[in-house]
Amino acid sequence: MNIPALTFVHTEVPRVPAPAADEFNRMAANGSEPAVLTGCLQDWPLVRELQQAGNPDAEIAVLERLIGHRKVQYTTIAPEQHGQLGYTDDGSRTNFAFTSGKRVAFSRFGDALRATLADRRGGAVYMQSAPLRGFPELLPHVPDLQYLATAAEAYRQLWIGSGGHVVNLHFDPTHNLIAMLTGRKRVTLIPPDSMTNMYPAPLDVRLGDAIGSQVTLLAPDFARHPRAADELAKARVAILEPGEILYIPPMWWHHVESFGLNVMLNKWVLPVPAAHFTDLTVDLVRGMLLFSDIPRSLRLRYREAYAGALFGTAEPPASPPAAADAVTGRLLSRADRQMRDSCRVLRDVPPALRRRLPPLYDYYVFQVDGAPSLSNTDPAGFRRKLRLYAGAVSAIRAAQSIASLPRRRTQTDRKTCQ
Ligand SMILES: O=C(O)CCC(=O)C(=O)O
Repeated sequence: MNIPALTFVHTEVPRVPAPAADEFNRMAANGSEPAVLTGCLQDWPLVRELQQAGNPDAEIAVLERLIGHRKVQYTTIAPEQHGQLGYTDDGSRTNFAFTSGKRVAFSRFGDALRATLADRRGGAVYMQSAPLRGFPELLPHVPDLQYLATAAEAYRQLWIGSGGHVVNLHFDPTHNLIAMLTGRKRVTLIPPDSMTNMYPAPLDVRLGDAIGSQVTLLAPDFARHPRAADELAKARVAILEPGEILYIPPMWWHHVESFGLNVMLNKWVLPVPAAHFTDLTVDLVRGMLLFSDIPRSLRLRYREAYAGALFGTAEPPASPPAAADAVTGRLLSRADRQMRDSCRVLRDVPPALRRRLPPLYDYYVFQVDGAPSLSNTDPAGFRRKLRLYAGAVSAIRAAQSIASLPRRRTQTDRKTCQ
């Protein structure tokens, strides 16, 4: 099947022979860029079995033989949707759904795959992000990757589609290793340099679990999203072939198109322990709630303070912002407290990840380009929901082991974080 040419300027994601696990782990920890790793899956029994099958019908039969009895859910994408899983123009709605039907035996999904592949109208069926632990029979056929194998928080998922689906731009907080077992996917990646220029969709309308972009990569509307043009010019593209792995570092935007029957296994790995990740999430949500009450000029002073004290991207300001009146004074003392909390939570974040956080804080916490958009007409209700969310996540965090979050203090911490 021919893959249509892209109309935008891009560079290719480099292909490198699969490095040894410790070399890869070092690269990932140091903030490595995306790469296609070649020559690492040829020993996987499932890759060989699919290759030997030789055609889509026989490949589906291989899967049915192994997991035909397991229950799965999948989504059906109608032909008039042209495979697109993304947002409406104003970002207020998404047509993305992990599943659109009941749980059925995998063999029924196999029938749906065959029927869709035979149907020339161009619809698609897609089983997305199904946890691998739900398919114990597959485990001996897909050995765990040694990459990032020591991470406590790793999640392996199976993705099987008829081809023709397009998942619009979104980002995940995790390292992502995408192993292509059969079929091809084109993945377009945009660096996480700027949130604002990518027009994140309303916070309460996610693409699955992820924050998506309102920019439609394959048909961008630069009149509506002018700042996206500069970001899209940084695009890197990989056409993943069977037997290859694409490494996507945390927070890189990605857009996925599939061509023909595709079977993919991915591994998401949190860049920090889960308890610490919870703290980071709460910090972001609390910061967003608090700083949205603070006048923009003062918010921007705190942005400088965070840049100096937390992100290491500027000198700390000589003095904290001063309050002109009692109301502002109360707000600022809450802001000081929030900054101390952020300091505590951020200081153990590995430097490679910490470097990627300023755009996130700029957009959600300091709101340099205005409040993050919400789809609903009830911002107060949404704030209530966020408060509840932060409270619930904090409660979960309290139940997690404090020991899993080391609280070492370094000389720099003492200077910058009181
Ligand atoms: O392959 C796909 O359809 C989407 C995969 C994806 O977005 C991911 O692995 O984060």
